[in-house]
Amino acid sequence: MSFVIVALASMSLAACGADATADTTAPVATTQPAVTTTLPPGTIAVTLTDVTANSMLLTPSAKSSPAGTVTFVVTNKGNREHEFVVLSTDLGAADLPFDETADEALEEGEGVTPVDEIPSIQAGETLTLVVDLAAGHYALICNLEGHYRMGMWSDFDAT
Ligand SMILES: [Cu+2]
Repeated sequence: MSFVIVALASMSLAACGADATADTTAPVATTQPAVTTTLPPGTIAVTLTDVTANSMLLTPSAKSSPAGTVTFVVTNKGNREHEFVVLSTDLGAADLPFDETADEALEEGEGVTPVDEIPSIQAGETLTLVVDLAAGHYALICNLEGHYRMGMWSDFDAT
């Protein structure tokens, strides 16, 4: 009787060991690429970078989304503070009215209407902004002093 129990126990241990090995190898290979490419509908991942002081970028995972609720998941992968501003405008994101003295785009300049913003995103931080976007064109920018001029802008369309 005790022999049978020991035999069963060792069989199930062996089975567990085999399963554990299969579980740790298969999913890692198949799910890892999907993490970066599969976002829920209406969700846009935005990456903020500042490789050098004169090369700052704001890069969305897609440049359009269906009109309605849009969730921007904004990650600051740079080394300094940034912000994330959504502006409604027919102007190109690179062509917003600009204040040379303040070294920033005019968020309420002619042809520009502010929608919403995340005012501060620290290095390494990820923050989310949920907005309701009517169909139209938008500019996504970081407007901390100098950052817009150095390249932190992207066009975006709600379709
Ligand atoms: Cu910035």
